[in-house]
Amino acid sequence: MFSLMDGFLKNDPFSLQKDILHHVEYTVARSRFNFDDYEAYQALSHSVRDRLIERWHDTHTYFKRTKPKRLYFLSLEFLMGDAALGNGGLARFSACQMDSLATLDYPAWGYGLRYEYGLFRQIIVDGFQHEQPDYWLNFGNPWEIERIHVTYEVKFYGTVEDVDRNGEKHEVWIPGETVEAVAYDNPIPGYGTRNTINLRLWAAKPSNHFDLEAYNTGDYINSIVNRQRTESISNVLYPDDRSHQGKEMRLKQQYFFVSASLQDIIRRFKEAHNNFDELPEKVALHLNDTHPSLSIAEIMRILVDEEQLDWNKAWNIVCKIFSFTTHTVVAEGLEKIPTDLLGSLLPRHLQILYKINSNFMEELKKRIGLDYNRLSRMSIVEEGAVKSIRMANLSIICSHTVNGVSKLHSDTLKMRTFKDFYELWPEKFQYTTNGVTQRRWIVVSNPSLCALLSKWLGTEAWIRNADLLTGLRDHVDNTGFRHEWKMVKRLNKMRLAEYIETMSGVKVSLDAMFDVQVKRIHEYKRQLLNIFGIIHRYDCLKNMDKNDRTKVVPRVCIIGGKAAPGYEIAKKIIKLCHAVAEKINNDADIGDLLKLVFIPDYNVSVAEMVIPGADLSQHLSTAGHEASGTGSMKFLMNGCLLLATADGSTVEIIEEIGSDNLFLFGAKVQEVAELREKGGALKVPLQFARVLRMVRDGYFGDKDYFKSLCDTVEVGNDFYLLGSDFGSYLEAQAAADKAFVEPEKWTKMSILSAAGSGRFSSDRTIREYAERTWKIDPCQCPF
Ligand code: 26M
Repeated sequence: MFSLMDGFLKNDPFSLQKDILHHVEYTVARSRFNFDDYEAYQALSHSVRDRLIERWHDTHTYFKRTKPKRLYFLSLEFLMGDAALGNGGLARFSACQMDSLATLDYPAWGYGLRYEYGLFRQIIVDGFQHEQPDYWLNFGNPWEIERIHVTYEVKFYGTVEDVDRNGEKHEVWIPGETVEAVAYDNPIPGYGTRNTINLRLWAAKPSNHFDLEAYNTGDYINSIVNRQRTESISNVLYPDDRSHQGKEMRLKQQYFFVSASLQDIIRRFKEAHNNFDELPEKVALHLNDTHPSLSIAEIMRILVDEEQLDWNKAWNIVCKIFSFTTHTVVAEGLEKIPTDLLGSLLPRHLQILYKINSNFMEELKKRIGLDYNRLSRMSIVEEGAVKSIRMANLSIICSHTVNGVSKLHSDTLKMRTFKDFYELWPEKFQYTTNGVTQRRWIVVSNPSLCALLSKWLGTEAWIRNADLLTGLRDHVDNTGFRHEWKMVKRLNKMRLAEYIETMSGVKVSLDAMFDVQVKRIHEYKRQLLNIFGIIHRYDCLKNMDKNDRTKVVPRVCIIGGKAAPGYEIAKKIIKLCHAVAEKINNDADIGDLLKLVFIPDYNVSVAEMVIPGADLSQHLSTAGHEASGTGSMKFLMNGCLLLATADGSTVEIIEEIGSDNLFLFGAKVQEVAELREKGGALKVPLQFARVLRMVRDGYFGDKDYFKSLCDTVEVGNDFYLLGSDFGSYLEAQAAADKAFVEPEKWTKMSILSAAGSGRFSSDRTIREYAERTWKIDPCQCPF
């Protein structure tokens, strides 16, 4: 092929053009004189992919040669964009972290699962959410490299038997089913560096060793049918981002992922070492939530059963390599696996977990004495109606570091969720506030802002160093700059308005305030508070003097997000949103003063369109419930003002931009606890009762259907405190209206929001993790 002779594929337009034509002819197999747009895209992506592969190889050759300590980032979910292999915050955060790891030249690998069905597509029929399968591999995926020779056997079921090893009794697992894991590599290029790291995703394939018995007994057809069952392991992503239901297939996925990844990691380590003493100096394993925490039992099994290390020696090594980040707040959200299920699928692992636990309990008794309540709270094994394994306790016990995702979250972990563990090991507990990558959330999604930033900062260096965004503060009083800033926002609002019109047929005014709440639908995120606020606004408009209406700030309220398929109340919130929208948008009397649109199928691509076009964004979680929140950071970077509670990372955002530059409302964490104790005696404003009555009385139709939804916020039952926060919410909304009618003031707030967003770059997050938790150094490939 053309330029291979001189080392690298070239990046000039002419070489690229030549390559594209080459791929049209030999990869897509079309004539270079006759191909369509999709085929052109395929040829282009193959040309880019060729260049990525070169960089990927150079990077990994260099890592292999210099042998730095490597980070292995283990996550069941990555929300990359086109590939929706994840649910929400946790998954998109993983993707941002991969981008930062590559850009900052860290020797890191990501491991995940190659689900054939990503997160479901949401379609709305008559206001109701329906789920459709996302079979994303239909047209092939040009960005992955199938490694048919990188395969591992993963085993399930079977029994544990005693074997004699040099006169000593040892337990060994005799598995009953074998599945093959095949690697698919996804190159992750860094920005402004040739370093290109790897995201290795595993797919399940039937093993050729499979069901030999059946072949011999002549049950050929059935054995083929059984083979297909094994392929289903990596078929589908579970669409729930909170509840853990103890499903066997989910457990199989987790172990399949863990086993394949660890075999790969250990094989790579053994290529350069002949014992395991150096493992902690060369390998950092990161548990992205508890989902991959079976790794702990699996690595003990490998070291003790297969590599024949002494238990204590193995345990000492293992305790030095794991770090753990938890993405949930409440104890009920923590993952548990019924021992029945675990014992049948992975009998040897259950034994190992029991042994880890009994050792830990012995240690603990020495430290804290016979405080049985505390011992049972801290045990890995939960004795209850359903005996189960507490994956968070396991992860904490075995990790050298336990990370929260914001300062507030970490305080909650220390004071509540994991208090017992904090008192035992205060030094393990850290926090590393989340971040998002400005490469995707400004450079890719908001090119006009990107150009403006580079122009006024006089450099593009902010793309690799987001701290430089503070330089915008120097220009905030420059009217020319503010004018350009407003123009950029208007352009992005135009783009969003067109999208809204094609999606929902609603025409919106560009002079209105674009007010956005996009995220997964959850009771704790309080989309219902937003909808009640909109109903209140509508009610006020209807009862207003015609003259007064001229003073009202027009609003376009935009809501988007998916509800987990089995989450009834969340689905009712979506329906209510549509019912209210129907009423308001068809009320000619209201016109442009108020519109409500639900954007269907909220995903990364939709976010890239919606976030740059937002004037105001809402983050309404009851204080103490959102571990961090990362959506707010993307809006902040795009100069969108926040209306938010003092929850998760918002507390730190306030430190950075100042409380004058956002609209804060609602009970603080300490107050939430007090208010909940009051229960039925809570003060709820009349406006709230009135709005609730309107919904109950069928003002928006479907009276019976909305009853159970209304019940969740009735006095005495209002766990998320919508009623008691409503007054302060309306005040914050009024303050936003007031600021919006002063465009210069609003624009200054917008600039100062973006200027303070540098700390919320995932580059800062990754640097903190690398230095404090993983102890890894940058390793830049010099060629
Ligand atoms: C578990 C078992 C079975 C099926 C699904 C799950 C599961 C998947 C994702 C459970 C939780 C999942 O994600 C939780 C999550 O997204 N948490 C969010 O993490 C963000 C990144 O740290 C934070 O910013 C959010 O506040 C937090 O809600």
